[in-house]
Amino acid sequence: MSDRIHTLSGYFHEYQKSVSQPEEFWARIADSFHWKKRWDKVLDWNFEGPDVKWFVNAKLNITENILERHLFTIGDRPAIIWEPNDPNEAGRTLTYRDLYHEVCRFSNVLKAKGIQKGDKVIIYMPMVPEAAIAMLACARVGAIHSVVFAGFSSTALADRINDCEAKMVLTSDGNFRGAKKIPVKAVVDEALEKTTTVKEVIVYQRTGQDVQMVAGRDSWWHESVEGQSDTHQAEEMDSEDMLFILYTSGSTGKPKGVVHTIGGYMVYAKYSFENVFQYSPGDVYWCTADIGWITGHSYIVYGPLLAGATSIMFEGVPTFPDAGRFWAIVDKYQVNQFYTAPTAIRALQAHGTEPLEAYSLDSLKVLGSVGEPINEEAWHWYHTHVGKTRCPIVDTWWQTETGGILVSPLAGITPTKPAYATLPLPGIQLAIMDPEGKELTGNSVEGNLCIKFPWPGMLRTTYGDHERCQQTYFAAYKNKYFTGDGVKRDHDGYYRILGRVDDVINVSGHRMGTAEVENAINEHPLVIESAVVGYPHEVKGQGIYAYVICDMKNRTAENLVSEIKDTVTKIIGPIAKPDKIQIVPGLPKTRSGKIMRRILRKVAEGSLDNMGDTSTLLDPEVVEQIIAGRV
Ligand code: 6R9
Repeated sequence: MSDRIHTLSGYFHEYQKSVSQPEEFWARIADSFHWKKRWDKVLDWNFEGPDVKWFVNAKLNITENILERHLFTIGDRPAIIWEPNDPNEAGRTLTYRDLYHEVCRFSNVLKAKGIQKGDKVIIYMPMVPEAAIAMLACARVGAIHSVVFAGFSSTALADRINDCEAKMVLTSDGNFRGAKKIPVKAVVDEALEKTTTVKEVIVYQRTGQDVQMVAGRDSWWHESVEGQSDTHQAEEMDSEDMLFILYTSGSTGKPKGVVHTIGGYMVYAKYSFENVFQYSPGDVYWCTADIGWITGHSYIVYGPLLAGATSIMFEGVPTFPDAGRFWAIVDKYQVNQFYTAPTAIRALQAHGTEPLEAYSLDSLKVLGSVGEPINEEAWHWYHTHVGKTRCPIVDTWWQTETGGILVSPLAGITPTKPAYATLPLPGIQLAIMDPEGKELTGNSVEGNLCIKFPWPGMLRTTYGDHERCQQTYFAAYKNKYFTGDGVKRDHDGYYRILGRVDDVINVSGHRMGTAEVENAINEHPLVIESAVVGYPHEVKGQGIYAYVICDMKNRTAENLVSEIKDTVTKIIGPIAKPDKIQIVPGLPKTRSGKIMRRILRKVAEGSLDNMGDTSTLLDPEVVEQIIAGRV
């Protein structure tokens, strides 16, 4: 059964109901799922704790809603279509029946290896179906998965393993990405030297490269599934048991583990997927994200599979073997809904329209965008050249913390405007706040974006540190969840996201804390102090600009810059490598010792004429020196 909205008046009607009677509204949506025991109460909440519970005391297993539920109705329908990095290698299709058996088999492996309800399992894998199978098998046995993007360094991986005290790591020998073959198992080996909790490592063989297998700890995926039964009785879970932990960057140093729980996340992922993309049975849907990010969790794995959709999983990159790869895949599988990031669109836009010419793209019905604000130029290019002006664009705003899309057009229903995420989904009560903490009502207003009522997909805590969750999201405005984004509501009541108002930067749609990058830079032995800011970047949206004070010893600036870049790659991963590093004699600080980032941002973006008020600076001369040495 689908709870799809079909018309604009239907949307307004549902929205109204979701606000006036939220519990009745979500109970109706939740009724279409399979629960082992129904809830006693739909919602229990306060934002002071925060303490939010959805579908209180209900019992379920989310994988029964993906697997058993579809087995006898659409068992032969492709659930996952896998397209490998190399277009000459054969792809794979797993029907819902295949997926059921694979997940059961791997659930039995997890049990055999001693994994129990509540154990944490790290998934550090390339984009292969086994990554999704691993997530679902964890959910099936009641283990909590934490997927770590396979581009993160061994240090970043070790931090995450330690933070959640993971018992097991699932990985691969290597990873194909474009023309490159990346060692993955070797990174895990290095990470495990800095951890003590991991007892078992299971390695999926993908590239066939040489790896070291540690006796008593490491086993091969293909050997461990051999002989395992392809049926498995799913564990009974509470609606508020943890489903997964996903680490994401905030404005302070250490990434935090965002916790999502089972019942609410399940209901919200499916509901938002069906409505935003207007998925119809039989459609082929493709989201190009990596499962290491929330977009991959909610809109490659959980949302589409809960809805019984066919979800494409692509191992490679948009420009390999050439800039037509995305479009080749769209034609090959007759993709109906295509969901990607503005940074990918801008990167392809730079290759012109020629790579599109060989492809018809006739199957496309809906185009989606996620991860960062989409600029108007990219929006128009996407709309004209990919969607042939025929396909609505859904600009979907949401976050790791929100679990699912909160502000977006419903495809083909909500009239769109370039660069606008348009209107909130049913159940989402937005508030725009001014700096004094007053809600701005009416239209044509701009401020900080908050949410004033719980929704089922929201985070419940940050792992191991509830206080941090309270401080980060619920302290800035009383009784409101603060998103960290600035927003404008225009004269039509449409929402346009303006970007982060905190010290989080968004590089190619990847969230990064400036403090996190600074900490990595400071690991270089000759670095004395650093300050990192974002600046507008044509393809990436934002680039990373680092100002660094160094003890030069006998190094050249050039040497140091490249060493610092290597340090960051080693500590976090290539995605955090600064685009520009400027060695500076000092940083603009106030008398109380605070770095005036406003000035550093202005220099980085090249607006040098008006530095604003610099009277509180300890040493105004530093600003002149920084301007003179701009890179
Ligand atoms: C899903 C995801 C969240 C941050 C968010 C915002 C930015 C995401 C956006 C967007 C403008 C959109 N963001 N979607 N900004 N328009 N359609 O990306 O989660 O990685 O946690 O990032 O990304 O700044 O606060 P996450």
